[in-house]
Amino acid sequence: MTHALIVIDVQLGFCPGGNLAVPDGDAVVPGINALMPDVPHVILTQDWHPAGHSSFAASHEGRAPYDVIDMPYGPQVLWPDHCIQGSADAAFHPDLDAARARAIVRKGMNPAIDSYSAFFENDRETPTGLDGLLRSLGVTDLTLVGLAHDFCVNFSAVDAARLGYAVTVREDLTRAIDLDGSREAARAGMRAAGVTLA
Ligand code: VGL
Ligand code: ZN
Repeated sequence: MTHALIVIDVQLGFCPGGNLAVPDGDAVVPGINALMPDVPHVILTQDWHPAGHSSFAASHEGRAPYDVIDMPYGPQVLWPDHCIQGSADAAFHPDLDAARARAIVRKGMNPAIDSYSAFFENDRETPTGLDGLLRSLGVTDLTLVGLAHDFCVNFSAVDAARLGYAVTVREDLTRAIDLDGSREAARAGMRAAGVTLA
């Protein structure tokens, strides 16, 4: 068994003061840093959108943030502009021990498709490359932490379980956006996929 810690989107944009702030999002940073020395491989993900990304409400006339629209790959929540490539909003939280990471996986770069999961874009089939990286490192067990619990952590955990990893989400080291009960829905979906919620 070889273990990796996947740190999802601990970026300023998802912390208080950011463009898509998750309540209390920055509270996860010290606990995540404390976990890093215990695992052989630390991977960070970074939401990394081009300006004008199709997941931004501002890219759709007459739409407001948190509206849901139909995209060719399914329903898509529209977000405020966030985590634009190279902006301060897209930077990792300055206290996150990013120097420990073996790799940084960027996602949401295709202007036409959002990407919540660390493994696949929201079409659920275009890979980010993370599965190949983990397999070549012999990784079998994953611990997932970070932001946001009900979107990127949730989609990453379900995909990881589907890919055959043993997956634990440390819920104390995540925080949720919680749109219309999305936190409880995410918990049920993760449990059904065989993810351990700890
Ligand atoms: C996320 C919404 C849009 C996340 C990213 O990291 O959970 N949520 N982009
Ligand atoms: Zn995003």
